Amino acid sequence: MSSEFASLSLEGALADCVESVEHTLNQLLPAPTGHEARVMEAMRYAVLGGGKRLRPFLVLASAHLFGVLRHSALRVAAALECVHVYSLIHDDLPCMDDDDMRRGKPTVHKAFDEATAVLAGDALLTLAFDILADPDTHPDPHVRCELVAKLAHAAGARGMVGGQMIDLAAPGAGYDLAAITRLQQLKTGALISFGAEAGAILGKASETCRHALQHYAHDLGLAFQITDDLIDVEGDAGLAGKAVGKDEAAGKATFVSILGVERARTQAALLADQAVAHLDHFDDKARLLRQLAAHILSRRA
Ligand code: GRG
Repeated sequence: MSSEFASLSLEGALADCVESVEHTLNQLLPAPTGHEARVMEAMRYAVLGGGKRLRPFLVLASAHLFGVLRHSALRVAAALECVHVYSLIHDDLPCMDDDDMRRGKPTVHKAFDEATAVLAGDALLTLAFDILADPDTHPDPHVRCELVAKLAHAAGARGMVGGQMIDLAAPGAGYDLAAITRLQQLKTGALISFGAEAGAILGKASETCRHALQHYAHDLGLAFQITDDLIDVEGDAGLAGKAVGKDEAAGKATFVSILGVERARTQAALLADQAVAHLDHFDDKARLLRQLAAHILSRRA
């Protein structure tokens, strides 16, 4: 990774990530041509020009720990963002969360149509694996296979899709804290964990380093989700770029509905501290990952 990335403040590094990932995605997304152009337009509409790029940032920051080439890290970051955006497009569909706004603009099925939104999501999911399997991502086929397998697992029925399935049954299901924690670990935690581990895979890091990053991501993911629940209760739709208050309206149990606002906030702070403690194994190269934990607690969008 570039030494400039290491010397940036967290805000600078996040902005650098937004810009570099946007550039990489713009190059990797197919150009809209031919009779199929509409699906490519929808993919570009959904992916480009928005989002915090938190998952890509985790890839860049974890890759920095092991001196991974920036080009490789950016391609993996872009692949992970493609999977994330696919999940947002499908989550927003009328058959799921039925949302009109995402990242401050109309959702894909509103701007295009439902069939195009389904296809754009499908194409982004498959594009992610196309990117990871390409030798341009990493010269070692074992590394590429591991990236493909790990992302497939994180996105699939024992990962994000499984979490979404559990979530769809949530209204009236009476989930307790343990059930909500598992739901969120699958639904949002699995991709966050992949992001944190991707740098270790690219850098062929030791098991000890991988475990430290897995534990960091576990606690960071839960702190992120609790903060998301707090934004849903207390947030501003304009700032969040999406509807808020939806969980309560749907009668869904969340960390906030179970713990209450104050305990949820305390729990998120404890988790963020715990996440940072898992990085003790690393030197100052982990500074941005440490700072990210605190940043996640203060987010408003
Ligand atoms: C449809 C298979 C499938 C899965 C959907 C990710 C997801 C699962 C649903 C998104 C719904 C949601 C609001 C979840 C809460 C946490 C979350 C993932 C928020 C969106 O991620 P951010 O805040 O969004 O990182 P940006 O736009 O910044 O990338």
